[in-house]
Amino acid sequence: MRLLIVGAPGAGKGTQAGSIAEHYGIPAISTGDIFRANIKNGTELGRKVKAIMDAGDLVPDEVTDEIVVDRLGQADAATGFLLDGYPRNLHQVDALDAYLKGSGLALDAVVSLDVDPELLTARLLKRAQIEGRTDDNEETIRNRMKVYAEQTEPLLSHYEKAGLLVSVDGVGEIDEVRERIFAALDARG
Ligand code: B4P
Repeated sequence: MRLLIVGAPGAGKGTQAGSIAEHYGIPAISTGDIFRANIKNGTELGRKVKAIMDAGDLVPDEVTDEIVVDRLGQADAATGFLLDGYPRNLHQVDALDAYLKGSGLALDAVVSLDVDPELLTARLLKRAQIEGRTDDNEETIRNRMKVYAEQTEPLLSHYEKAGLLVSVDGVGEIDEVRERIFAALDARG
């Protein structure tokens, strides 16, 4: 199974990615997690991306694309993967398409988690109190939402045209949303 999960900041991508990946026996690959781990470990990549993430902007495509291609080439991703938070703009879509085509592979589905924008901000502000992520403050959240609307939302119509989009209502209990995702993917066969 080769899957993407797409959604606005706070829609529940990272929250659901682990269960989906476990269900299908594939690795969940989150570009956000990879960047945060690098910041935490003080690597050169971490130093490069920290200010960008703190502002809620996108890390440059050439950096992100290379990391993803490298990760997808690892043994555990050979039979499938779930990409969480990538691609995030149409350039990244092209980079992923080129990689898959070159490897003779194709995506099975793109899960879109749909949540009302006001709920999203409330979720992220709640997470700020629990986890203290430096990009979960009101100003950065506003920019992340803007970046999502301008750069990431156009991906939905791209994948809809490709017949890959599976839209799921992301409002409700976490378990409920997870079951909706499984039902929607199972319905595709
Ligand atoms: P991400 O790590 O992808 O951050 P995110 O969009 O906030 O999603 P996340 O997975 O953390 O949160 P979720 O919706 O699960 O990206 C962070 C930054 O990294 C970006 O701003 C960018 O700078 C950089 N980056 C990442 N990928 C990139 C790329 N491809 N290109 C360039 N730059 C990139 O959940 C949020 C909260 O909601 C959680 O607290 C959760 O508990 C809660 N929640 C989830 N589901 C819920 C539900 N059903 N009910 C109530 N609360 C719920």
